[in-house]
Amino acid sequence: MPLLLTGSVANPLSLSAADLAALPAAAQIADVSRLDPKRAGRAVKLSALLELAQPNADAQYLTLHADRDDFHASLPLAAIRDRAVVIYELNAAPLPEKAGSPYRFLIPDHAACHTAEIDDCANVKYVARLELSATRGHDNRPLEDQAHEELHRRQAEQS
Ligand SMILES: Nc1nc2c(c(=O)[nH]1)N[C@H]1C(S)=C(S)[C@@H](COP(=O)(O)O)O[C@H]1N2
Ligand SMILES: [Mo]
Repeated sequence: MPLLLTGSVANPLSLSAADLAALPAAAQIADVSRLDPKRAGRAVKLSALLELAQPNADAQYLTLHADRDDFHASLPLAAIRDRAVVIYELNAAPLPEKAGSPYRFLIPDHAACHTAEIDDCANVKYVARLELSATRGHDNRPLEDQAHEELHRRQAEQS
């Protein structure tokens, strides 16, 4: 399944895992566990994708869309553009579902879960599309503690 980068960009992208693997070494993170010991696999830097897509000057937010479970997070681009990565491969194979296939977003050095805008909850699994926009996009991360706890319970059941 291709990774799409759409919205306020000059060159919308549609890149397969093989296309991502073929990006230059400077775009790659060969071992994500070095960025976050809880995560594994190969990733590409968000900055490299943005360089290819050429965001418009008005692009201020990046929205991560996981249609599989209807989970969406919209993040200020400036806070993540130089550190976020997209994990696309684990053990030389496509990401397994448990690892968040087709693609998993990761912001290294994120805040603890549910403590800030850029927290563990923003590390969206099952991402198939990244969308740039001038204003905040769709975001349905739970705001209430109780709804967030329920989400964690559901995730624990799935894994
Ligand atoms: N698609 C999707 N991504 C998601 C979630 C979700 O429910 N769906 N939960 C988020 C939350 S609340 C957290 S804390 C982290 C947990 O990641 P983990 O299960 O790998 O520890 O994933 C985030 N990414
Ligand atoms: Mo979370």
